[in-house]
Formats: sequence, structure tokens, C-alpha cells
Amino acid sequence: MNPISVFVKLGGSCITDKAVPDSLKGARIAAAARMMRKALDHAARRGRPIRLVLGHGAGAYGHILAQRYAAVAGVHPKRGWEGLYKIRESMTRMNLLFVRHCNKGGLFPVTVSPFAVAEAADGAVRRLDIHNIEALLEQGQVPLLHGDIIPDTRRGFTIASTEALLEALSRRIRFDRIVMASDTDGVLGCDGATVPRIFRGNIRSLSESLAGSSSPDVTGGMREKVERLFALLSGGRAGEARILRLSGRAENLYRAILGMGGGGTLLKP
Ligand code: IP8
Repeated sequence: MNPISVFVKLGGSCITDKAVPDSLKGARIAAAARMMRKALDHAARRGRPIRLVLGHGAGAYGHILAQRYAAVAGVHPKRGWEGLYKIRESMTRMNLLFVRHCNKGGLFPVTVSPFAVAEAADGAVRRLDIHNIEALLEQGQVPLLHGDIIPDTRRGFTIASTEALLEALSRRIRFDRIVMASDTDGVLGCDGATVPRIFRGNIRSLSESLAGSSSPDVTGGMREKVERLFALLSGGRAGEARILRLSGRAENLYRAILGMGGGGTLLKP
């Protein structure tokens, strides 16, 4: 049987307090890692192995700095390349801590640094070298990406969200499932209640009512994430996506990875 490809993102709002610089929620990452390990082991035992690509957002590390240096626009008129130095340092540090917390949960993801393998042209990711990602997947390992600052042919550098990298990756790898862990229980409608399902019939009206983010978020918050995901799904480049809030021990992440529900919002055109 063919393995199932799954992409999991632990969003910055779920693993940091986005308003407080450098605030990483280690216990939450370790809990999520434990559940990812459990899901991978379960799937392997059933003879239906999962190829997992993991990603994490920038949260209180990258977004606060990216806003300070207007880093989406690239080289700063006054501060030059300083934004690049600061954001690279911050994301590298965050990523190392993230990996260590994953290790505590028994998961050993291997970082493929986006800055080294991706390139943008005027703000859009145009190139992603996926050789190392595929090589790791072939060997049953878990490649790890993260939102990052990346080279840009026009701007010098720009910001690439995890979703933008996922989009580029999906041109080459079709994910059967995408799971996004957020700080809200899926996508919330105008009344504050979780929208259980997003499909062709409600995406337009929903996306109009979706807010951006209240804390620093240079990549657009929930609206942009939902729109990007939906475009991927409707283009047939992924099977389905679920946005959820991690439960206490992240058991719902386990279920979502295995395609057994998990709550939150399911996006399926
Ligand atoms: O948190 C943003 O990535 P995201 C990357 O996945 C930076 O949107 C450095 C702000």
C-alpha cells in the first residue's frame, strides 16, 4: 500500500504567546510531538506508513521582528540588511528549541532550513529545492520546515510563511492530509462559533468575514491561511485540511493525523 503523506503545522499562535517576545510553549510542543510519534507508530503497525512533513510558525520570534523591520518589503531604506540578520538569528534559535522539545516527546524531526532551499521573486516563493526533504522522507525521517526570511530576487529578502512554503512544496508532493494547529478551535465565524466545514459553498462569504490577526502577524492571520489552503485543495494539490486547537495532551492531533476526526474545521472542497 502507498504511504499517506501528511503535513502538520504547529502555528506560532499555538506554540508561543505572540505578544511576548521569545515565549515558547515547550510543554505544548512536547505533547504534540508525543502524539505525532504515536500516530506514526500506529500507522506503521497497521501497514499504512505515514510520510510526515512538519512545520512550525514564527509566532513571537519572527513576527515581532518582521514587523519591526518591515521585512516583507525586503532591504530596509534605513536599516539595510539588519532585519535579515535579526530574523535569521531568531528563527534559528526558535527552531533549535522547537527540535529539542520535539525530542522530549520522542520525535526527531530534521530541519531543512527554508533560507537555504527557497527563493522568492517580489514576495512570492518561486523556487524550493525539495531534494533533501524527499531524501529524508524516503528514509522514513521527518523533515522540518518553518516560516522564515528567505532570499528574494528583487527585494533582497522577504518573509515566507509556512503556508507559502507548503504551497511551493505541494507543487511536487501531494499531501493527503494537512493539519494546522492554531490558537482557536478551528475557523471561527462572525458569531464566534467554530465553522465545522469549509467547502465551495461557504468559502467566499466566510473569508470576507474572517479577521486578520490581533497580534503581530506579517503573513496575514487566519484569513490568508484559509484562502491559501483552500486554493491548494481546490487545485487538487492536497486532499483535505483540518485547522484545530490542540487539546490538553494533543490527542486530537493524533486523531487528525490518522484521519479520524480531531474537531476544529475541516476544509474539503
Ligand atoms: O508564522 C512567518 O511564518 P508563519 C515567518 O508561518 C516569519 O506565518 C519570519 C515572520
